[in-house]
Amino acid sequence: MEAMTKKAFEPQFDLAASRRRANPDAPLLAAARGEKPTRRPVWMMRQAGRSLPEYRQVREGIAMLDSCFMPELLAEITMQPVRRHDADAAILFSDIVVPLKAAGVEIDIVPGRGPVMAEAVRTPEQIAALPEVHREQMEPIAQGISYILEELRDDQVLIGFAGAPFTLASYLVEGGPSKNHETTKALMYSEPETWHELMRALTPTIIRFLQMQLEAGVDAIQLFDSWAGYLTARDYREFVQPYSKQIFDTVRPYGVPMIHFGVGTGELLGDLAVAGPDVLGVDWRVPMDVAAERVNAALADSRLELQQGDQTKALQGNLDPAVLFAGSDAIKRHVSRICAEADNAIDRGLARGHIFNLGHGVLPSTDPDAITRAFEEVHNQ
Ligand code: 1CP
Repeated sequence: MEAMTKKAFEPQFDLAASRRRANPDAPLLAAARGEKPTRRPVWMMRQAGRSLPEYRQVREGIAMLDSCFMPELLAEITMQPVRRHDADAAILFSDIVVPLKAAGVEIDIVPGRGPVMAEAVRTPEQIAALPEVHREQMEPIAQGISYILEELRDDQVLIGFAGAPFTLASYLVEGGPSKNHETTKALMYSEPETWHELMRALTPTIIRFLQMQLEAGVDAIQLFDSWAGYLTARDYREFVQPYSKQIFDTVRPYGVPMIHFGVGTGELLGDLAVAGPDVLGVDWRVPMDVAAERVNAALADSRLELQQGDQTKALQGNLDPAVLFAGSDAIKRHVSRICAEADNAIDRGLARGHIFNLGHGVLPSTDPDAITRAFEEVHNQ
């Protein structure tokens, strides 16, 4: 059984390449590679979802996690913001807990709250009992991806994603969303071996979720370590970074851009970069040129990265989602400022390219017209 499972999950790089569309002129891919894009690429985290009336309409009466396993529906929701805002990228409509749900873990997404576990996972016995996901359990998602790829223009890319081990573990250990992540940190500090066991248990499932998406043809991936900013750099390096690095190292041979993002990670930007992504997401608290300086300083210090011969990253970000509530003039001003800061970093050789995004996700009560204006403003830069 174990051998069969392993075989089923041998990476299929050729299959992934054959499924991927030829889109050499896609602005997002050019920016990630350090080439000059035909226009500045822009997409927004949480661009699909509650800000859109068309989303609320199609989701009516369907539970969040059910919708993530309905191929036509997940494709429709993924495409809605791309059509409405002329986005340069679609982000797969799914959730970081979907691979756990697919594997049979009892978990639900409670409206207005987020992912909630039937039972928190805290002991070595509970960790040992966590199932690894199998490819067949994710088949509806692969099917949905094929529908999205049929509809996207060649210059628009599909970004697949997964939650990083720390952020995913936080939901398991806390049993649901948490303000301070104290139970998670307590486990880390009081039972480090149990913590590392949990990381080792989650990493393969995260890799398989990404492999499924890559082998269904996604053009890029983003690893969300949304809550990593709650950690000190020292804790991040000891308890988290090796597992995120393992994920990037495993996915790198697929040859697609890999993006890494976390909220409030100003103090961790260098360490997130050293974990191995091609593109670093910057939250709204740190100016893009300052972020670039931090990333470069860390890469220069890292022997590992020197061996890879890849000194600069592209940057993604970083409009404060609250600016979308402040009217057209403010949107214009902040978009211009961020593009100038990113261009400054590129001109100084500290960044490879710029993908415009928010500094965290679209807030549910955002006016969709304000979002469209922000997309237009970026494309005017
Ligand atoms: O019923 C609903 O509409 C529920 C709201 C919702 C949506 C639309 C949740 C519950 N998840 C999603 C989709 C989702 N989740 C996407 C695809 C949509 C898009 O980006 O356009 C993505 C990329 C995610 C990833 C995700 N889920 C993250 C990482 C991104 C981030 O925001 O930092 C995290 C932390 C989650 C957990 C989660 N799922 C849902 C909520 C409300 C939360 C956060 C809960 C908390 O505060 O801890």
